[in-house]
Amino acid sequence: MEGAIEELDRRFEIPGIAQVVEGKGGLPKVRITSPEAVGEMYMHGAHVTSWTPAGGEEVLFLSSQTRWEHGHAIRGGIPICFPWFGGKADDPKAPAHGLVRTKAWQLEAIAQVGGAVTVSMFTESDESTKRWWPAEFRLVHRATFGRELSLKLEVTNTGKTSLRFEEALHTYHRVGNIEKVRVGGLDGVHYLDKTDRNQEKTQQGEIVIVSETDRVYLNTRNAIELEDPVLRRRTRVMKENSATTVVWNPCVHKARSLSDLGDDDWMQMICLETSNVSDFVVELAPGQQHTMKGIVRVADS
Ligand code: TA6
Repeated sequence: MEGAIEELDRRFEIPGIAQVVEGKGGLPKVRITSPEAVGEMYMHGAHVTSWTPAGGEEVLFLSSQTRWEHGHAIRGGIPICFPWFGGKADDPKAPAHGLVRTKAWQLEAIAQVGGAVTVSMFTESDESTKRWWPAEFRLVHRATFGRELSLKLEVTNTGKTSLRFEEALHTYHRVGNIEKVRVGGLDGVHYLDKTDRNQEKTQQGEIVIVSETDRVYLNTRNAIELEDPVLRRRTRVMKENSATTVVWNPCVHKARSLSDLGDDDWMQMICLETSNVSDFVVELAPGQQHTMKGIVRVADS
């Protein structure tokens, strides 16, 4: 792998700003040290694992027990769920959250944009994906590391038949103490409660985590705000072309059932997921492209 990483670095490096280096488990990653931010993105799943805006603290949570191995999803950062979310409706043997978070993506470009850096990685349908899903597709993940973190997931239907898919940027936010945070912006929005037989309910006010929380907020294009009094920051998540927002915290018992999550890690994380899932699957005609965008911005509170 070493030679291949050096070759990638030779082709894509921006001296002093972005390098391709060997990451954990020997997996290649792009390391960004720009005037506006530092960050990391693994080619394994085109997975952003770190973003720290200049003058700030790390925004993303990364599990201390993550398995850095081919075939395993990284626990933390921003996994990409595609072309289904959760279990595959018609095939319980299929991998959870789809096919691309455990795939080796390819590096398309690294570009400096003012004080920020955009890293673009892509993956396409192949034998490994067609084993589970016959469609032809090309996926590009463009992550811009700057004062804000901007993520674009571009799906192109490269086949001859219509595509139907779910997608999510399954972002793990690092928090000071989960029991103290508040999530605003979803008041009055209907959601499916996955901890209660997918019952449909209505959000009343802000979200407070007091027990296992696993909800799909439906038909919402709202920006949301994560208020964290312990880390004294407010994180705003904005989005485009996304009709659902997933909110997840496993709490103590579910956390213990996840071998790649430290027993108390649940206290330092919350997932806020820009997505199109459940009844809001995306339909794409042959040759068409769809781009979902998520933007994360942090302010002191
Ligand atoms: O996004 C919430 C969720 O779908 C939960 O149901 C939970 O399973 C979580 O994702 C993590 O899934 P994973 O397959 O990464 O263990």
